[in-house]
Amino acid sequence: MAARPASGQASWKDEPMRLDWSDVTPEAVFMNRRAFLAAAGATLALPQGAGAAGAPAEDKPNTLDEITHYNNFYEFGTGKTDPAEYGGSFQPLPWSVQVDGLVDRPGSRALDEIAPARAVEDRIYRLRCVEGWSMVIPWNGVPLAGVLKAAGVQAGAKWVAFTSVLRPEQMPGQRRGVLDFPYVEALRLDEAMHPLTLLATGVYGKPLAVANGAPIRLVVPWKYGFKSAKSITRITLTDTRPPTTWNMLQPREYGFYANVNPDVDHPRWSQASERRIGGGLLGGRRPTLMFNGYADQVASLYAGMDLARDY
Ligand SMILES: Nc1nc2c(c(=O)[nH]1)N[C@H]1C(S)=C(S)[C@@H](COP(=O)(O)O)O[C@H]1N2
Ligand SMILES: [Mo]
Repeated sequence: MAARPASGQASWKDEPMRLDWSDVTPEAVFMNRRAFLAAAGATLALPQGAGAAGAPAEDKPNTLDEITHYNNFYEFGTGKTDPAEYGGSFQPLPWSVQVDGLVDRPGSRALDEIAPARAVEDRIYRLRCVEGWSMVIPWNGVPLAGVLKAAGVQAGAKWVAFTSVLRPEQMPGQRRGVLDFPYVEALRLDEAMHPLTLLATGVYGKPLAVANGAPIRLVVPWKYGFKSAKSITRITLTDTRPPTTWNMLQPREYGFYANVNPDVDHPRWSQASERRIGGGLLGGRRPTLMFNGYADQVASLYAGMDLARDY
């Protein structure tokens, strides 16, 4: 277990990680590859891999169509196109998030309060699913750290639990009970406070599609995608490690930490490589990057931990 600051607040910095283009980022800008590459060159969002491979074009963002039509969101079904197909029955607005547990100021926060437009940042992140596929997604959102700090994290808090929405009447997958809903996930406090950890409210400058977890979802880019819970209704600070959906179901296959790691295989398949969605017939296969390419930013969180054992 990595050492954590006793107060839970001492070791992270309030570094802004804004991308370097204008606050308003019309989709046309993203779709223009030259403009995108110029912008991406100045960001921290694609820190490894792109440069290391010498071919940043390989890490160009996926199209909005790919991002919204190849999804895991079991609340709508287990098929990749089920969320796009059946998401229309879900009405995300109005929305509020309950922030509670070991915080000084617990309570319900409106979506606008959690992610006011002026605070929303652009973050282009790789997303790596534990199933072995990946995408590059230009999110818009707010760092989770700011939301937690605003709530006043208490000294005893060590973990942060996330609860996804439970609305069986609007979510056909919840009526079939393939998972034990609501979907729950959690992070260690230092992971939750890390500047890369985002509460996303949009993609390509548009509000999140239902398929991506409207209206607000977690994004933890160095971990397998199942850690990034969608359609979050509650954030709870705790002093004991919260239960998490996939880990409860099959702990050997889905660890609590779930850091992307090419050296720790899933019991049923290798994690050494991945398939980039939209990567073409031959171009889609690529090596998996340690911490999904974010090792420079996050490896220190796990100093002293045995990554092969505490996966
Ligand atoms: N509530 C909820 N959150 C979820 C899931 C889910 O089924 N339900 N699937 C997870 C998995 S396995 C992945 S890979 C990502 C996929 O995010 P995306 O569909 O926006 O790419 O969402 C994660 N968050
Ligand atoms: Mo996933």
